Amino acid sequence: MSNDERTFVMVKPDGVQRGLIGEIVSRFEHRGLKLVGAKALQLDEELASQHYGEHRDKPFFDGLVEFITSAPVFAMVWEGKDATRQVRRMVGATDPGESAPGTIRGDYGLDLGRNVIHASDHADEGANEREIDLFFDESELLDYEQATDEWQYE
Ligand code: D4T
Repeated sequence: MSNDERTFVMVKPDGVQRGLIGEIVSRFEHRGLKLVGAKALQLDEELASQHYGEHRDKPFFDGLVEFITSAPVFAMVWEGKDATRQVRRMVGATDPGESAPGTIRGDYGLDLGRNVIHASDHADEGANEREIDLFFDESELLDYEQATDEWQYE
């Protein structure tokens, strides 16, 4: 397993408005993941519809797009061993009411429609790379060594 798997993470409008960006970034940093890209942006309807394309026919789709475009989000790319799966474990179940305490949604959310954060689904092969491509240009992503790398990995 490589130590440089990349995954896409986005603090949703509710997380940004509630001042949770720093808290969420800290959790991934403390876990030992490496931040290789980050930006604040406000999604337009086209990008939101592309991002949530798999849900186009669901009854909650319009509300989801309206919510995700309603205020700024904070998009990031994190890198590390088994990053996609490990980040999803830290994020917790889709419905914060069912997310285990200790997970981000389980600690900061209560409502399915306000679940604070998005992260690429490890069960959806290639979702991480598709989502990184959708939100970031190659030139916005970094490739660098961290002094702590040898203390993070055997
Ligand atoms: P995202 O994609 O936002 O990280 O969430 P998940 O990957 O954990 O879950 P998902 O794709 O199934 O759902 C996308 C998004 O839609 C909202 N949602 C979901 C909703 O408002 N009502 C619903 O019934 C469901 C299933 C929450 C997350």
